[in-house]
Amino acid sequence: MRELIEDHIFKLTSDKALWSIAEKVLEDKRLSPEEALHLFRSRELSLIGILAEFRNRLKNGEKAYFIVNVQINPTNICIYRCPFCAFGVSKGDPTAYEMDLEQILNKIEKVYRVGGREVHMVGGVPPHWTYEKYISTVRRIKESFPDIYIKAWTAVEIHRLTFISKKTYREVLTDLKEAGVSVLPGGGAEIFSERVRKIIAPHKAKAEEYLEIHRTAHMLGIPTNATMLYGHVETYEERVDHLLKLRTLQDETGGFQVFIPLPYWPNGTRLGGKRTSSVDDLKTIAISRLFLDNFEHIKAYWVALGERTAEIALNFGADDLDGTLEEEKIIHSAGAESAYGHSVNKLIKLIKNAGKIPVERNTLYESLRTVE
Ligand code: V47
Ligand code: SF4
Repeated sequence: MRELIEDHIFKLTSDKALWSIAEKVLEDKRLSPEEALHLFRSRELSLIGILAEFRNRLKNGEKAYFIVNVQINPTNICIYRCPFCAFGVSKGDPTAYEMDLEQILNKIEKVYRVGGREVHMVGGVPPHWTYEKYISTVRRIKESFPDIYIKAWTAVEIHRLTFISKKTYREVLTDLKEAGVSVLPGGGAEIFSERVRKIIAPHKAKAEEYLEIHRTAHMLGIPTNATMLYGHVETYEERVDHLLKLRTLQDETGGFQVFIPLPYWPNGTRLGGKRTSSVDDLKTIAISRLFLDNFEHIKAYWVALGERTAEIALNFGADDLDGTLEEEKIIHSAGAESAYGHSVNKLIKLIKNAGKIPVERNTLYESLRTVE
């Protein structure tokens, strides 16, 4: 692959800045924010892709990961009502719902029976949910399924928990860890730029709060995931700034497991706008892989990208598809056309279509089995 890049990249483009980026990638050197910005502005999708795939293979070889999991969105009632979100509704809305504990446990049981050992729980932020409700939901899941990994509550929900309990981030996260949380999901990051947050998510946890919650989780030994919602009103500079903030925190703590770029879906949102192109999706995956040199994994979240782009993304630097999920409501509310959930065989097929070796993992990215 190195020879391929050395032989071809310099012949295929006259872009000298891209040559120098290629040399840095081949020498395993860190890219600067200016170089990441150059890549976002470049039209050389396939060359950026091969560089990202080179870096991915150094880290993950030919493997691509999937997990057998269930996503629980326990309520769509949300006090924040972010303009980019079609999922969150007010308490009195006719489409408002709240799952009770029995419904949650029944959903988990179904996946547990077929070997699923991850619960990804994220939802709206209702005005009436108490601190104890968040903690006891986690505790009851863990008591019912002791060997399950719980990936729950985003930084947005944790920020809300500190508000209602008057506790610190450290105290809330310690309570959640004790109740059974293994990992924090990456949701709620959106874009860290204050300018953009004022437009797309003016009321929920701010960028510094998101980062501080993740920093505190890392200090407490709770690994976390990170996301970026792109393709709405942000500039390329603001995408790079977002990636830089994550890379800087990762240098400090090493606690992030994976980065997940999330393309914006506009249907039914108050913000409106257009769906990103597949070219933008693949380029964003590839640049994330190139720039976030201290992240082990880049997730091509099939729900948000669509199955077809997700399988191609596994050749543009991504090494993980996420999981079977069973049911996902947040991005589907905004028009995502992917299935609501997938069988294990379907995920294996997507990975094999990409020419990669499917590896089932757990929530902590430990390999469970390789599918030949
Ligand atoms: O924070 C909401 C996004 C996120 C829209 O940690 C939208 O492994 C696109 O974070 N268009 C929740 N996206 C999902 C999430 C996630 C998903 C998979 C894996 C992991 C992980 C985390 O969904 C929200 C928000 O950024 N979202 N509305 C929309 N209209
Ligand atoms: Fe609520 Fe999250 Fe939707 Fe914002 S993105 S309205 S915080 S559910």
